[in-house]
Amino acid sequence: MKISARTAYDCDPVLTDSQVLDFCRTGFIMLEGVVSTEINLRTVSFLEEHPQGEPTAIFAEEWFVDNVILNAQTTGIVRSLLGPGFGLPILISNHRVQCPMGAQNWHHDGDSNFGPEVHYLQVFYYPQDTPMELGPTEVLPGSHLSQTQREIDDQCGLLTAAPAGSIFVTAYPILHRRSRSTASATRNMLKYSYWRLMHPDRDWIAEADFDFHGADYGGHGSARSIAQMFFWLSGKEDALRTIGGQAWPYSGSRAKTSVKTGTPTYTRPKMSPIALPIVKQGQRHE
Ligand SMILES: O=C(O)CCC(=O)C(=O)O
Repeated sequence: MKISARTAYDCDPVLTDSQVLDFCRTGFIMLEGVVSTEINLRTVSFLEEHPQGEPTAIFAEEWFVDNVILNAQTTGIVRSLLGPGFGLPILISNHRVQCPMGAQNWHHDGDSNFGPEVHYLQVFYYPQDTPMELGPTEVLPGSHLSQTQREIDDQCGLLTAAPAGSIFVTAYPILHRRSRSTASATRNMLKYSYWRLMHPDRDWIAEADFDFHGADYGGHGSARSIAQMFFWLSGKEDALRTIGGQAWPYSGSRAKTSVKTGTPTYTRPKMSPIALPIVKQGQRHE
């Protein structure tokens, strides 16, 4: 297949509830070495002949679209997170640099929207081995959840050093940067986005025993955003109620007690009981 215009694509989802929740938590999924050596080598030679920052002519190459853009493991993840008939990329960037080189500043890409809605996925492909010496992309897991301040500049993220043929899928607003490289070589990294075209629904692989109340959404500072994203992706954003503090979905509200506080509900109570702070059985909360 070639991509010459906006194109929708469909396939089966591969992620389960827990894996989708994990993506909400980290904003990141790594697939190591999923593209064949033959395609990686062809991609690198194409990029030698087309060294520009946006080698979009590669979308006219069937071998590339079929094996990289439509890589089955990648599209299964994309389908899980963006729903059926998602849009294929229309632009591709090559973050090609001559190493050695210093690290970039942390940034999220232009027009990032922070919040629970996942309308795009930003995907990175390494056509060549990208060890530490070649300055792999560094990502800051969890940084896609809310607007981040510049003082993160000192923070260490996760270095995506990986073999040729690796692809990683990220939430578009995740903070990332090219890390410092020490080797002497040309380094290529292709980046492109898939788009949502349908309203979200929980139409990935549902786990029979998945418990929306009992799931671990994390601690203070992130649990609410993670739960909001998971509920939005599940098409259940109207069912989510929280008053913050020590209420659901904060991890501490999952203390060993049979009092179910902070339970999401699929009906709309007038005064929701779902966000009450946790109380010990038999005690009143003042
Ligand atoms: O080259 C990299 O590793 C990341 C660069 C990038 O994604 C960017 O500049 O937006």
